[in-house]
Amino acid sequence: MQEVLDHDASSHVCLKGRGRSWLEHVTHAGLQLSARVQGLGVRVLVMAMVGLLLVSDAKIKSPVPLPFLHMNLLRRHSFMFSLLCGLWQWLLEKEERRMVLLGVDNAGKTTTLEKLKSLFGLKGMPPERIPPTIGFNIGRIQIDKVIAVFWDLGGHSSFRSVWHNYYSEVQGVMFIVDSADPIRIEEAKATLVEVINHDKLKGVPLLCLANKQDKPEALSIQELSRLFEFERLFSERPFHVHPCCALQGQGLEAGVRWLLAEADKFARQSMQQK
Ligand SMILES: Nc1nc2c(ncn2[C@@H]2O[C@H](COP(=O)(O)OP(=O)(O)OP(=O)(O)O)[C@@H](O)[C@H]2O)c(=O)[nH]1
Ligand SMILES: [Mg+2]
Repeated sequence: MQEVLDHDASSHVCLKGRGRSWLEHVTHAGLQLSARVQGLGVRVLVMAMVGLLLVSDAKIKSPVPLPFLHMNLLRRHSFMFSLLCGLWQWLLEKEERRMVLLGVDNAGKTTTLEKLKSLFGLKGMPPERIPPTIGFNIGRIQIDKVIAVFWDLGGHSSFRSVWHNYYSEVQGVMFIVDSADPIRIEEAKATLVEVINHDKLKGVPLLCLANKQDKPEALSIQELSRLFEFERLFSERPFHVHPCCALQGQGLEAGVRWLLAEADKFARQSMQQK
């Protein structure tokens, strides 16, 4: 911002004398507020106030009548113009919530992500073309007015050691369990316990998806909850366990909407604490 202000020092909105202090104040206050304010209504209000102040300043200083003021502003006061453009962009900006998809390999994380894309109007990859994930995949999905960003991390044991690199960036965890694989349930539980005990995920909401419910041998939510001891593990954070079938999509939307709502609360709380 200082760069913009300096650059414009020769123009009408010069940074000397009376104009400098209030314009700088307005701009800084606007930008500081932009970092904190999230609601669209408040954004409109902030933008209207800044716009009013700018126009009233131009009115005082400009010799031209009001109808020509707008053109005059654009031509002569590039600083004001870029400020208004920035404010307009900020007004239209969509909020972003970031989530990680975790779980052991073959649990169905990438299938979940691709199905979520198609449930929310994007083109998802067909399940038969999905390979085991080496590294990670990213999905950006607009859900209502929010951009949900999903990081689908490869679940093979050799990739799990890098999961923690993503933790400080996320506002939600989606942990996928293959409910039809009793042999790997203990491994899945140990992986989940390690995830939630990580310092950087303190208080972060967690959705556990009990996947592959289409398989006859799949464990029910009750059986899974008993084996995982969910009640004991998750007393300190928003937690929800939800049955789903990622192949066909049942249960995904309800689960992800719960997580998104909790991620939103978490993000706002974190912002207030800063
Ligand atoms: N029957 C059934 N199969 C599923 C379901 N979800 C995923 N699968 C299958 O499970 C296998 C593994 O799915 P992926 O989505 O690749 O699993 P992943 O968790 O991403 O695995 P990694 O990338 O290795 O970590 C694939 O053959 C999927 O078709 C489901 O709901 N029902
Ligand atoms: Mg995968």
